[in-house]
Amino acid sequence: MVTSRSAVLRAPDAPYLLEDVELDAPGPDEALVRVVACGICHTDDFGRSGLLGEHFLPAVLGHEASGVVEEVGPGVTHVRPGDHVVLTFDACGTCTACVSANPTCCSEFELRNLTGARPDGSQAARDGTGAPLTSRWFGQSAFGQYAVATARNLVTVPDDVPLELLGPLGCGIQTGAGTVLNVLRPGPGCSIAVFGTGAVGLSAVMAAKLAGADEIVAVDIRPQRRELALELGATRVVDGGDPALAVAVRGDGPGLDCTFDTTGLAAVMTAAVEVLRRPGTAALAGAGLELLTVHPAFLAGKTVTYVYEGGGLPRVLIPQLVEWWRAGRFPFDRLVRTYPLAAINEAEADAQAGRTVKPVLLMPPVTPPGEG
Ligand code: CXF
Ligand code: ZN
Repeated sequence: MVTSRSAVLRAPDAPYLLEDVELDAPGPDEALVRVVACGICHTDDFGRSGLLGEHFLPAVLGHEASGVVEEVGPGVTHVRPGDHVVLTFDACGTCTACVSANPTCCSEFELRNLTGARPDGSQAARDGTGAPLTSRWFGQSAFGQYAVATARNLVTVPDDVPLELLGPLGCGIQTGAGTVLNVLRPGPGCSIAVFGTGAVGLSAVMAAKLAGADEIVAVDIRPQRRELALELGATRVVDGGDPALAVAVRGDGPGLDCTFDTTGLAAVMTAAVEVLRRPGTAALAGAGLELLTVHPAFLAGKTVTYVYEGGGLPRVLIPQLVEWWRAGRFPFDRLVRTYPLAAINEAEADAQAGRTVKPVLLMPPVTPPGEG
């Protein structure tokens, strides 16, 4: 058992509070990770929505962690104490999709990532009164000094890159870059439009540039984000508030080969399908409750797919993104602003207001054993 200073969310409209929580020793297929840093993803806001059920709170959220393996549970062989790791989403490892190297299509994806519990319903942490906390969000719950994570989630990264930066590679950045590199694959001669330039959309823009796409259109209502998209590789930008959005994105051309919606907004998703040339593919990855409602003929010659977490293999993509970052070809650090864990509420507000693209929380240092 270990005590962790962690941020606990107790009610939908409450601020996060720092508390000392008690974490279990890692069980079979789990690892205890000393969290160095954890990004805030918009999906963490779902914890406030009430959509996750009346028993979801109180919860430790956070699912973009980086850290150092402290201890491994029975049966864990691919990581060991001391390894530097990025924590990504959870997958069962045994369903048809998982054994086909397709874990983002895991048959237990929602059960393992969105319920906040282990698949058997158990939790990994308790608060100071002994009451259980939702503590397995995306198989990690990492807004704190320690997390009990599914060992399969851990992607080993080199020791000589700053761990403080790497957590968002486990979700938002992987979702943007992976959807482009694994699913849409816009090479030379291809055009792509990216709707929404948050961390997911801007990662998609950087990946489209890496993939060699000829035309990269970035769409956002915020002028500063459009400016940043141009700096990161967009060849053209469009104001997402344009009342004739599809016309503005399509311009004089024949339509786009592929599009990527990160907003989850009905009108924007519709535009992302409308601007495609035929054949063409629209990938959607926005979170939210809005519906995409189209007449079937509107889809003639078009493929529309919703992609979880970039649709690839984290153990392949994340180390590749680290190497591209090192080579100056994937400057995702430009999206990141760090905050101490104690400033989590300010970090959340900055992200919601669009002042920060990707907040990353730095965890308080732990007291070495014997010094507490
Ligand atoms: C989420 C996006 C919304 C649906 C569930 C998965 N991914 C990461 O935050
Ligand atoms: Zn996320």
